[in-house]
Amino acid sequence: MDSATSYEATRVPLPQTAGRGVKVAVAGGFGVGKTTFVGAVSEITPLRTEAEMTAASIGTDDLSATPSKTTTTVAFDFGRAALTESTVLYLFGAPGQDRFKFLWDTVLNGALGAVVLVDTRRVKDCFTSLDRVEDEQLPYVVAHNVFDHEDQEHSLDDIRDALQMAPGVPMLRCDARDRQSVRGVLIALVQHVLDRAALREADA
Ligand SMILES: Nc1nc2c(ncn2[C@@H]2O[C@H](COP(=O)(O)OP(=O)(O)O)[C@@H](O)[C@H]2O)c(=O)[nH]1
Ligand SMILES: [Mg+2]
Repeated sequence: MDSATSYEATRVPLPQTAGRGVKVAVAGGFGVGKTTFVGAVSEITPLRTEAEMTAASIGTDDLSATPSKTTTTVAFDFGRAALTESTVLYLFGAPGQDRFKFLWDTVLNGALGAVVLVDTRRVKDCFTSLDRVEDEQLPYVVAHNVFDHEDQEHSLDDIRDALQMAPGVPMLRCDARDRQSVRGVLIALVQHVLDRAALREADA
């Protein structure tokens, strides 16, 4: 019997079906819009691990900027967005609460780069995410989620200063609810990753 037809199925190598998959982490403080960001751009129903917030969050989680927030991510968000015909981004949204920090390894391991979201009403909430991403030496972009507030007080340069961002790290504004806006951030990240790789090659 012809060996190619003797089994019920023949394996189709992954690249022929899924193209290239690239992992991207979405980080930032509690309530900054990470779950919203992943959901806005994902082409599959995002996997979410939201749990109702309980009394344990009182005094720990600052809800003043997002009073309607009633749930929080207890593991991570997962979504998928095609970048080109052959390249797919797998988005891993981090949990925001400090007590779920141990899940960060899962979110960051093997990621090509990260998006760090910042809310200018509580800039310091993203410091830990930035520290962690820089510690991993991951290329990243910072996206200011505007939350309907035209922030007249702070220019992107002010935010850059507050975050002590290295020159060359892209910083842009976004609306985490808007697919095109989120895609813009992801494209900026991929471009940044490619630019860094090109620089490294030029230095070598
Ligand atoms: N008005 C407005 N609300 C937003 C925006 N992004 C997120 N939210 C809301 O802010 C709350 C926190 O967002 P979420 O995505 O859960 O934040 P996470 O904790 O970082 O995952 C939710 O109630 C969202 O609906 C935004 O750009 N504008
Ligand atoms: Mg979340």
